[in-house]
Order: sequence, then structure tokens, then C-alpha cells
Amino acid sequence: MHNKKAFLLSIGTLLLSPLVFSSQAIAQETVNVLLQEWRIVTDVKEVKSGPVKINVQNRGRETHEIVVLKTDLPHDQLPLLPQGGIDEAHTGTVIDEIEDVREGSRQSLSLFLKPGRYVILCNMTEMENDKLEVHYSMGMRQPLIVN
Ligand SMILES: [Cu+2]
Repeated sequence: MHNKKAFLLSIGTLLLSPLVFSSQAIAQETVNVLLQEWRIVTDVKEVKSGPVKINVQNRGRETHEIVVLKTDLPHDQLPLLPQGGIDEAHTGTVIDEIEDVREGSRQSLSLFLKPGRYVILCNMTEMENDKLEVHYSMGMRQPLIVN
């Protein structure tokens, strides 16, 4: 009887240990991002490297987008294209993006981020009453540090 109990216990330990490992492996950082006119609000400024979930909610009235860019440039001094919007090809590496985050909607990105400096930004550009609106220049940018 004792032996059987001991056997069952060790089986239980064997079965449990991979679960413990996997729950540690999927432990991930989360960044909650609010989009609005004309700013991006994030609930954290730094996360640990590895799996990072970015939850995006558009609290504004216009459609926005979110771009996660890895760059060493200051978040508010990224080079702009002549027609407005940042030059994604010459600023660093675009890790991922979600286009067309509509008013009121929520979306998310599951990323694997290496240590470094990142910028979360909206790179939408549009003509509004004959005036060019460059969302990035109007303030839709936020730095994120991955340690
Ligand atoms: Cu925008």
C-alpha cells in the first residue's frame, strides 16, 4: 500500500513538472495601449524580453493603426517621408503592425521582443479639409524599453 502511494505520488510529480515548466515558459509581459487623438497611452514603459502581448484599444473617434518599431532613434525624432508619416524602411525594424484599428475596437499582437529600444506609433497620414494630418507628428508615439 505504501509503495503504491509512493508510486502514484511520483507519477503525479512527473506529470506535474512539465506543467510547471510550461506555465513558466508562457509567462509573458503585457502592454496595454490606448489610441486617441492625438496620443498613445501605454500602461508600462519597460518590459522584460521574450513574449510580449500588446493589447490595443482605440478610444478615439478616428481610425488609427499601431506599429511596433525597433529603433535606437529618439521616439519623437524619427525621419519623415516628404508626403508625411515616418520612413519605416529607414528608421529601424518594423516588428509588427495592425492597420485599421477602428473607433472603439480592440485588437492585440503577440510578439517575441529582444532587448532594445522600441517605439509604438501610429503611422497614418490623411488629408482632412485640405490639410495633411500626420498622426505621428501630432503626438501618436510612445517609447518602450525591452530589458
Ligand atoms: Cu492615428
